[in-house]
Amino acid sequence: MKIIAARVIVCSPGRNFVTLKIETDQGLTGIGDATLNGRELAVASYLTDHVIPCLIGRDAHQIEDIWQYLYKGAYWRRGPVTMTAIAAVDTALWDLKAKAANMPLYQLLGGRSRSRVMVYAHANGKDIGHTVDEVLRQRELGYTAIRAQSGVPGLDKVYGVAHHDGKGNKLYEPADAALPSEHDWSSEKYLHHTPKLFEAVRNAVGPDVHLLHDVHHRLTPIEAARLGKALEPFSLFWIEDATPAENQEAFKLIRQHTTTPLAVGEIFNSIWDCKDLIQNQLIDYIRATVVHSGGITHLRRIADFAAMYQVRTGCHGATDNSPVCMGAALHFDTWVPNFGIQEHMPHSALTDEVFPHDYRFDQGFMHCGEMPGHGVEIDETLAAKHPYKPAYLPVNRLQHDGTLWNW
Ligand code: CS2
Ligand code: MG
Repeated sequence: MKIIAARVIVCSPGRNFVTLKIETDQGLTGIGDATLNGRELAVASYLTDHVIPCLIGRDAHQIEDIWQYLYKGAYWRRGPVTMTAIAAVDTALWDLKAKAANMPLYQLLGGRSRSRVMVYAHANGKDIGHTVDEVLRQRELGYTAIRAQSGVPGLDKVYGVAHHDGKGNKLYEPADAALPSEHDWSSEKYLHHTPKLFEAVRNAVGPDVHLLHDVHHRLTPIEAARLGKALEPFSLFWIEDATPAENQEAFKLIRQHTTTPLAVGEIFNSIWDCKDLIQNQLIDYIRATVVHSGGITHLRRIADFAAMYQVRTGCHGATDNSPVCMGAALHFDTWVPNFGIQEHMPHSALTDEVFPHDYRFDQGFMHCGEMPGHGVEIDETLAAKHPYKPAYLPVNRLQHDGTLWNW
């Protein structure tokens, strides 16, 4: 099955998505997500200018060799732009191989390991009362695992507290901001507030709902340790990205002080980013996902390594990963033996129309479909009606003196 053409489709049905489509001489096509939020065009250029010319004429079945060629052959290894581009090729090739085999992707990976995929919802509000209401609303929708975030008194805007654009889109940042917006941050105010949030949420939902929280890299290691300890009475499923992880050893300090489970990895792009965290058992869940961690081929390698240390998966599933990533992730989740949980933020109706798919949500769980491949396609005519719009993630500064902080 020879690759005869490949192209990049950039569209913005509410937010920007980059998609790679590969065509073969057998008439089959495969697609992969290549979306890197805020740096979309860098990946589009990497693919169009540097990767696609090397793909033409290759055997689409040689997924591993093509992965190694793009990883080792580039000389410049790793990094989010490179690994997102490799992920897009890899996902499209797995889609093609599964279509050629006339099988859903999870069958090629090794078959079904579970009947359905547990997902967690987002609940956020401007204060504790609103967040509690939102948690209860998500539980009504059937979710058994819910991430809770709330506004912090004294801070204007807080990460994870969405606004609505009136068109059915829940936005965590202005989707069409010409330049990054700036938020204020105070770790002191946040640390004072967050235990009260979880006391209220746990009292409202009782013991049976899994509760999660995303710190979004805001704390220092010792502050993160303090938070983990303060949240222990409320039995969280995890706290995520408690501190930045470039220095993987930083998690030792957190681990020494708390039994609250730790999740990390949505911004990781290779197994090397999580090697020390996993082999020293400093985390419980690895958040790497298909689009930003080198595709199915590399994510599977990370998951197998993690399994040796009883670390389970918890794939990133925010709406800036396109439905193509979601579809591929759900096949991965259906197979992976050490599955933990999958994040689920529903895409807007328009995004779902641009990316028709056969995965579905039912009572707090997701099901991948049985169509050959990963089950997601792109409607290119509709996509063309929604062209790219420059957009940035916000930046964050300390409230008391304007020092640039972590976002
Ligand atoms: C978040 C994301 O879903 C999450 O856990 O951290 O919303 C993240 O901020 C965005 O995906 C950034 O691109
Ligand atoms: Mg996160």
